[in-house]
Amino acid sequence: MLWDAQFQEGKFRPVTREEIKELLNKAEKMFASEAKLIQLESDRVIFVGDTHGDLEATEKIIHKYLKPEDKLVFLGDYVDRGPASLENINFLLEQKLEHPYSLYLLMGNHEGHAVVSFHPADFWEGLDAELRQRYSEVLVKLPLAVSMPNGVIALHGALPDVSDLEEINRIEPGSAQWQQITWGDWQERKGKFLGIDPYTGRPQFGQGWFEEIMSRLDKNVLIRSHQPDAPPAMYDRRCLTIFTSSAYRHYISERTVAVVDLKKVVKSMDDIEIEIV
Ligand SMILES: [Mn+2]
Repeated sequence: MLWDAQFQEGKFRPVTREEIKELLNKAEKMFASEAKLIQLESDRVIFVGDTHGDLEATEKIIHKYLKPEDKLVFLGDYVDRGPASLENINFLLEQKLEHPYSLYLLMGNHEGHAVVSFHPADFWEGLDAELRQRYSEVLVKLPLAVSMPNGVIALHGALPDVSDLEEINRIEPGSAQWQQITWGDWQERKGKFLGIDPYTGRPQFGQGWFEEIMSRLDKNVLIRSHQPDAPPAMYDRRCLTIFTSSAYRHYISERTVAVVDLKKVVKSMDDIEIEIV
């Protein structure tokens, strides 16, 4: 495998503009054929938090966890903040094309910059108009959530106001449900919708929202990322927040992934292994 040689050397081949455009064309076709809700039934699924331009973290994780017998799921936010956004997203797209049924890339709010813009956005603001448009068109097609039959659902931010899992497949970019998934924060408070944070513009949700939607979807545990100041465990240890980028070093000192064994029912995060990468 070509990538192995690149990994050993610890560097990337430089990519030309034409190569990037070709990569984006292929990735766009692939994501157009994927459902917005990915249903996984593999024995072992590894979930990765925001990587935010932390190519070193992504390389380590791919090297350690991308195996034919497992599934590897990244929870979004591949670009901005860290030192190597372009390399990080291109590497992930290449790996996705090479391992379409082992690797899944969910959408974070940073992939939806063209839908709901934000600042700072060093990756997006550093692209010229043509590439910004192409990355936007491709990344807005990413899937939104992963569901597993042992009680786990995973997505970037907060749970969407849907009546059943299947409805996630019909969520449109920019809709209220899309914003709940990609932008939503959880607060350790009672209540359902707690308003929009005036400083960040992010919708805030409480334990009532969590319990109501999890009950509708018949799920026990949510695995998500997105909110670096959130406690790792909320709501009776049923809402697990993980981070996998050194771009969050002000909040956390370790990059973590969550390993779920599908052979056992997951009732709380005590049934999930947390590993440091
Ligand atoms: Mn995010």
